[in-house]
Amino acid sequence: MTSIAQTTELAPRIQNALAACGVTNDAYGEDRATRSPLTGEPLVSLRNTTDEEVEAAIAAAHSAFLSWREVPAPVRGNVVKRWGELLTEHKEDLAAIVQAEAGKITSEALGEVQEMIDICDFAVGQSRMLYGKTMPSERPGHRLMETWHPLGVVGVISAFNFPVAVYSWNTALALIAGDTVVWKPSGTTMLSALATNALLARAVAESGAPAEIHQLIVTDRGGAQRLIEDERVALVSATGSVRMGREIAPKVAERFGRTILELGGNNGAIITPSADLDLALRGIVFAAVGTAGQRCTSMRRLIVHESIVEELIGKLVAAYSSLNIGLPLDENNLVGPLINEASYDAMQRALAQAREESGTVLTGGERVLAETYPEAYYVEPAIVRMPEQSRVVHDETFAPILYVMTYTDFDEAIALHNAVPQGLSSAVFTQDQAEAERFLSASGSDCGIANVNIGTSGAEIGGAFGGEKETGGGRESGSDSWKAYMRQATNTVNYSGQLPLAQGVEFL
Ligand code: UN1
Repeated sequence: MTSIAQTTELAPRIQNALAACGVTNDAYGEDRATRSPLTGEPLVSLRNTTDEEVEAAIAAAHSAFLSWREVPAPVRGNVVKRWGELLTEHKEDLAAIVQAEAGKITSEALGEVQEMIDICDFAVGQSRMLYGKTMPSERPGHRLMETWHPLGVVGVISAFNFPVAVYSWNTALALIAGDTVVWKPSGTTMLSALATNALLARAVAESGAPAEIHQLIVTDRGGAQRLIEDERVALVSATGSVRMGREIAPKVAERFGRTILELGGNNGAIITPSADLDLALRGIVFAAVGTAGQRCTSMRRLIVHESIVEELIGKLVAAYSSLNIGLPLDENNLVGPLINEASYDAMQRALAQAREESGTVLTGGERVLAETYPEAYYVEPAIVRMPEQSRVVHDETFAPILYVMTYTDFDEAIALHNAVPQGLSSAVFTQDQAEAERFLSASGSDCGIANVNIGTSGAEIGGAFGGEKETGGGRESGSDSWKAYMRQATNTVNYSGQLPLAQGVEFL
């Protein structure tokens, strides 16, 4: 039987949404075909940015920086304020594009745009709070203080799974900090990028800021390479694989540029005997299955006390069997497709390796809807019971696989939790305060995000986002992440009329 691809006629709807966001016809061309992971159907084809245009974009961003840095920070905030308003106005349009390109269910696609609106609010407030400290000088008649200045051009390299939110974390802060931005989005989510960029262009124009403060380049690896190598790019903020980070970090460091790296996550949760299992169940399922396991923060490892493992597995398997998998446009479906065939293959390889290492697949792992959508990759989320010592649980596989292991003693659980090379997000489910505190303490979770009675994903923008070890060490979004987009100067002012030297040094 030959199956015929069912189309959802996404292309015309997405073209309308792109036009509503202000994407103009010059973006289109024959260089790059885009496809939706929902059905495999083609969307819109695009024109690539040429090498000369990439060079011009970096040069324009650099020269715009020289004037943008002089604009008072609260005035710079006006651009971001307007961007947030336009994102609010076009929330549905942009979410529809994100959904068509990244495969998210409607609620998560809308949530991604909400995350952009939230960081705009945050950054507008921050534009009036670029605080520096004043310290007491050890010398009479002296003032010692610090000031924070704009840094330069920020190169943002973003991933398909949060095609626009992570860019906006970087860009909202970079712009209020007085930096300019050149964006190289994932090749698979260029339409979301074009729409986001068009809304920002409108915000920039309406606020009277220079148009060149933000640039979008539609390229493959070559464009990213230019950002990494160009000395005018003061900071490279990159989200993606550990392999990518290993290429970027030494190259940027070689020229003493700065990086913010947000690389792999292999996020685990410890479930203790006192945990509220129904609450834990909901937290686990959202974190493990949401975005079809394709968040950096997706839950991939469960470390469960041996006394409750059978009960929890029973509940999890039942919950998984009630999940609807299919076209995310249908609001009854909670699990959309993997981004592409390569992701599906990686998932199958990981499951085969898990079986080889004495793992037992308790549920899921199979491809579904292949006849209906031969070019789209829908899978049943998998739960795999693994022995405590195994190789495969150390890898991040960007797919919905949840490995379940057990522990007897809480210290052993923490050791097992920290035994992987990545360090992004983590969680403990417990009603025991001492266990919660130990998990959050210096010898507890070694991740950048450590939660209690909440899953590993779905962080709010107000906190700093990022992680340790192979995750790369960068911090984006809230708290004092803004400092990474600025340079710090220490100023000593002498109004004493004398020239006393510090540390009591006598000279001349
Ligand atoms: C990512 O997967 O790169 O915490 C970002 C979360 C989202 C952001 C994820 N707020 O899951």
